[in-house]
Amino acid sequence: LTKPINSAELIDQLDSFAVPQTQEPFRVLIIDDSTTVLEYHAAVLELSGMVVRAVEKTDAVMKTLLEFNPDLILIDVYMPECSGIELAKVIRQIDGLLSVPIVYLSSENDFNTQLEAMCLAGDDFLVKPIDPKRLVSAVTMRVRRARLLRGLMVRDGLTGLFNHTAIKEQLGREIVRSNRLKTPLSFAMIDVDFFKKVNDTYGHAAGDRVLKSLARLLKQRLRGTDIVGRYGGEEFAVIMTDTNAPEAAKVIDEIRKVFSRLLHMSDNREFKVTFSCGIADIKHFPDVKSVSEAADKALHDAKRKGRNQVTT
Ligand code: GH3
Ligand code: MG
Ligand code: MG
Ligand code: MG
Repeated sequence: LTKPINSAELIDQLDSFAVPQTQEPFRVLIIDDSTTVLEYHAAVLELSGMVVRAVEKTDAVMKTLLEFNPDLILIDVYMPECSGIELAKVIRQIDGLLSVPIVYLSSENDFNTQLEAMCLAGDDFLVKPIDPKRLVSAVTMRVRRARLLRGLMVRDGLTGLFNHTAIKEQLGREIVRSNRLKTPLSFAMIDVDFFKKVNDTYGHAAGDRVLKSLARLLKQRLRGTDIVGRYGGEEFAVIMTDTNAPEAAKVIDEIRKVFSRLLHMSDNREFKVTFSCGIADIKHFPDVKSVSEAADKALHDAKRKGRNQVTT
């Protein structure tokens, strides 16, 4: 692969092979020590509509992984600083990357070496040089499946919101991003007031409907860039990007007012429910642990001060 990339030729080759992009573009991280190889594979995938991040130096991998959030990792086996297999083993250990497929793309032809590499870590072994269509289809199949499984893994069954694990992961990622871009970020924890009493008085099914209505309201009223999750039973969490604590409090307080006026129904009985909310700003609490602790503390303050309120 020494000749320069001829994108016209590549487009011709890929032309009859358009990948239907019905969803977010696939994000592929390529790790290879050869610039030419990297650029060629990146061009193939980019021309197929994917978003590609190429990494040549293995020491840059960890930082890129957390920030780029790939759907799939393509990894070379033979690299000077660290073998691709060793790197794949390390990547496999990282929280939140368990469901990200790792695919080797190597000149290694020996079947036993390939099998061994896959046993240690990795989901597939592609051999270079590779036909562009073969590369695109291998990546596409893997990513589709991984996204499907991941969609089931990260969602809460009752509300369809992100679950606890997913919210924690995303919080970590958003903190890294906001540090890099120097943008504000707030974390809000919401807890339904006297929810045990709602269940006891109106039944568990009515309680579930209250939770669903709150989930729906949060999704409708917050921006598309805000990340909403169900943190626990009757607790919700919101990651508010580009938003400092006073701004976040204002937004959630509006939602609090709307929610407190909703009429819920159970067996022809009408009732109202409120929530309390605690908010913390990463300006003062710059990591996942401290920002969630601070939000939790603010939430307890809101409860202590009488509930149905937002506290920072
Ligand atoms: P506080 O105002 O202090 O938050 O009081 P609370 O009653 O809301 O708090 P507590 O933590 O004592 O009770 C939470 C209740 O939420 C207890 C539990 O049975 C109920 N719960 C948790 N998950 C679900 C669920 O998925 N559906 C329903 N219907 N209830 C749930
Ligand atoms: Mg190499
Ligand atoms: Mg609670
Ligand atoms: Mg509660």
